[in-house]
Amino acid sequence: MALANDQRSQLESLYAQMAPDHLTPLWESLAQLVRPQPKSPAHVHRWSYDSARAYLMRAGDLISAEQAERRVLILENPGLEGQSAITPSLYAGLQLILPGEVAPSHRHSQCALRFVLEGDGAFTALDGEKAIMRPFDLVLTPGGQWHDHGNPTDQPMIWLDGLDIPTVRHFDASFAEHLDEKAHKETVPPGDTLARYGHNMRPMKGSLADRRPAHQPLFHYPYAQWRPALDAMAASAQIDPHLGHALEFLNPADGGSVMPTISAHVRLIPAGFETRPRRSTDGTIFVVVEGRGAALVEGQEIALQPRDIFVIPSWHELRLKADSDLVLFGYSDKAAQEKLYLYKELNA
Ligand code: GTQ
Repeated sequence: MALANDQRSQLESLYAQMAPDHLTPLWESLAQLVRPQPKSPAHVHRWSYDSARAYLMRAGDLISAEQAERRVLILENPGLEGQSAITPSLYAGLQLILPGEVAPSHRHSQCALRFVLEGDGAFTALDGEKAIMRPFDLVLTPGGQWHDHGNPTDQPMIWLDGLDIPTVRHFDASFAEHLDEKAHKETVPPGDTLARYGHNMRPMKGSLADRRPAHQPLFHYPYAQWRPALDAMAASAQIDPHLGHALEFLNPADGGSVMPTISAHVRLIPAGFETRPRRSTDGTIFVVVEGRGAALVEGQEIALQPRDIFVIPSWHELRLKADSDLVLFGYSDKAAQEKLYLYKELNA
């Protein structure tokens, strides 16, 4: 703003006088507050699974899952230090459950997803129903539903936690409580919900068998289902130049996103393919499920290998290059942005 010296000094004196009364001048910050396009404080970043895992295993020697309540290393975006956030709206963490351990039952306003990275056979129990977790399964623990985790196997179990913690914090709407017992009593056998709601069918509405919350019945999306679906699509469909072959996980109740604040998808980029530049307002967290390649972000190249986790903040131009068939899992706040009519994307 071009101001005469005299005007500037009188304004500065006004600001100084009103500051104790908690008043500030909009015209000094308007351009930063109402931007012509997003300028994320978050950085592009990749966490190598092997090095994060080594720290997590050391934590495993020092504190039990029960002591910690959740033994998790937060993946904190270097541009959002101290905020326990991987994007301004979302959280990511790596959770470890060692053989025989239990992470006690609690429930909270926050929605969570779990994406299994290592181990086979631990469980997340939702309202007392176990989802047996296998590599690269997606398991949801939606807001308000009791959940505990346990590992009856003889191997460590590690998964990525994706939560809307920063979103709920933004709205000042967090409630949480603990169950009196460590684990919720088993209510139905494992797989019951998947059988009832996971095959493009559902129990007749209002019938005795229709026991899950109406807005959020399904909570387990096994790798054994999504991976063959992605392969079949790649074999038969024309590839999308900007996304590769991509499938979004759906909530069968309404055909929308898996949870109200979080969308999740998987994609396959065939060996040798490079996607066209694309940007979107939903900063996205990706996990490399298989394959090797690179993410090219605004001129920066990030090498990708299995189990690496990387984040692409809002409105950063992304291209993906596959050296071998590259399979990615991704989650973002697109679900919330669409409800607020904020979501935008731009394909080049
Ligand atoms: O497993 O319930 O990474 O409540 C952070 C908060 C995991 C969980 C996290 C949580 C959980």
